[in-house]
Amino acid sequence: GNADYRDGGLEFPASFIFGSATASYQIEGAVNEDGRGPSIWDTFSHTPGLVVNGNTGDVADDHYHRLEEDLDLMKSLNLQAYRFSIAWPRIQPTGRGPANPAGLDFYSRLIDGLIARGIRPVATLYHWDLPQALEDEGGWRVRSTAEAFGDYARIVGEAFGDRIHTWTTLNEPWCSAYLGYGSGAHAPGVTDPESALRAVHHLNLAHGLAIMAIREVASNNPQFSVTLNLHVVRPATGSDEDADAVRQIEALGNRAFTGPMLLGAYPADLFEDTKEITDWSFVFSNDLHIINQPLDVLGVNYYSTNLVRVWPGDGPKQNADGHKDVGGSPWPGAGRVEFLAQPGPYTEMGWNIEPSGLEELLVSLHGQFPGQPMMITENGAAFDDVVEDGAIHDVDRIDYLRRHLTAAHRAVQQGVDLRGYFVWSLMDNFEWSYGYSKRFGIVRVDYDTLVRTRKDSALWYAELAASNRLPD
Ligand code: GBH
Repeated sequence: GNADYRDGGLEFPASFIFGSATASYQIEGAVNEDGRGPSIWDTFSHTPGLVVNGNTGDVADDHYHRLEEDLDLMKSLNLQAYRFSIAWPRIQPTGRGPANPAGLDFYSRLIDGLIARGIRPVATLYHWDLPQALEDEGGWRVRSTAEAFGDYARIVGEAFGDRIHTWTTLNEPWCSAYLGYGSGAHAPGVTDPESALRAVHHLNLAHGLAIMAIREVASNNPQFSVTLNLHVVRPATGSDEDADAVRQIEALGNRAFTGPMLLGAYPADLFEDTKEITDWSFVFSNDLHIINQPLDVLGVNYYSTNLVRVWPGDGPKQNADGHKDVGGSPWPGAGRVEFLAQPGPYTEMGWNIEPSGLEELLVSLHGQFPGQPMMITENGAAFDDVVEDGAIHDVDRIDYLRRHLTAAHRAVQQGVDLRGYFVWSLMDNFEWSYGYSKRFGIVRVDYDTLVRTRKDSALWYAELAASNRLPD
């Protein structure tokens, strides 16, 4: 972490794509309009006490009604691609049955609007808004949800398969499984270790079924992808015990997804570490063939690093990142692994800023999966932005982006086949259990007026996207 990571003037390959990312529930609002059904995030956010300030996605950025304005905003930032997610409950209000034409129409207008402006559509099929009706049948704990996801993928593949540049099946299945069913910090708020592990598998299965379905119906030879939040895990000491703590977190956090998806097998040590929780009998013999689909590009989300050791004391530990082991852990079976506080600086989320982790992650993935093309599908930071005379001089965000892009550039120089970078996020939005209290946008949203204002980081990014070169 001693390297400077502040280089200006660095040039990216001509084909490198600079884009930005959002997600449906975080920006759209209009939750009861045009036949949209409720999702688990509607239920969760409307349950008192689960989201900061009782915030919900009911209005969010009102993107649903401001589509044209937001498309023009993207164009003004010279974006070469836009990563958005499709809300499953807009397409199938109960997660099953025929497509809702109004739901398809909204995304069709979005996709056409992007193409008309020369912006490539990168569509995520699932960014956490599971139809509530499917959760009521067991959600990701049950196999039938993965099968329903395959049917949903076929519907959107048929509708948009001629126009999508890259399909991304899932956004961060780690979060869906372990925060949704393990720690309960995310919807549906379940705290049960076996449910979390069942969710891991059914999400993996959903990924494979979705790619198979779209491949059959899409007509323009699209790229297939998945977005994973892979963990950079560092040991507190050089001890064998701490090395084993790293191994456990890498198994649960990374290899539980990259194993089946890219290598066609779950890691043996994952089964061993979790054998007190489950026998994994919900994994059927043919499932790994379904999950192990070639990926045209692997999507990587990166924000920060993790520092772990084996808990030396007795009784329940309190981890520096706030997660507790009692009453719901996001790390089933890793009860003796402790997450330690890390040196700053930090973002407003309390996450340490460590660009070297991004370089390390990309180079490590390149070593594990030689020749695998990758893209950074999310990277960015929440800061306390100040509005001064109508402008937002978010120098801390520019610094964060510059340093991480420098890290990415170093990875490219080491042979990593990195195809693009998507800043999280296009605009301030509903930050899940933090509600509107954290701002990740390069564009500010005033939540009283819903007026969008480009921050200095947006202007900086627009220059980068136009020139393929990091501004000095
Ligand atoms: C991404 O997830 C999401 O894709 C996006 O929707 C979101 O807005 C954005 O990042 C910013 O948060 O072990 O419980 O203490 C964030 C990935 C994974 C980062 C979990 C924090 C520690 C959680 N997060 N991690 S915990």
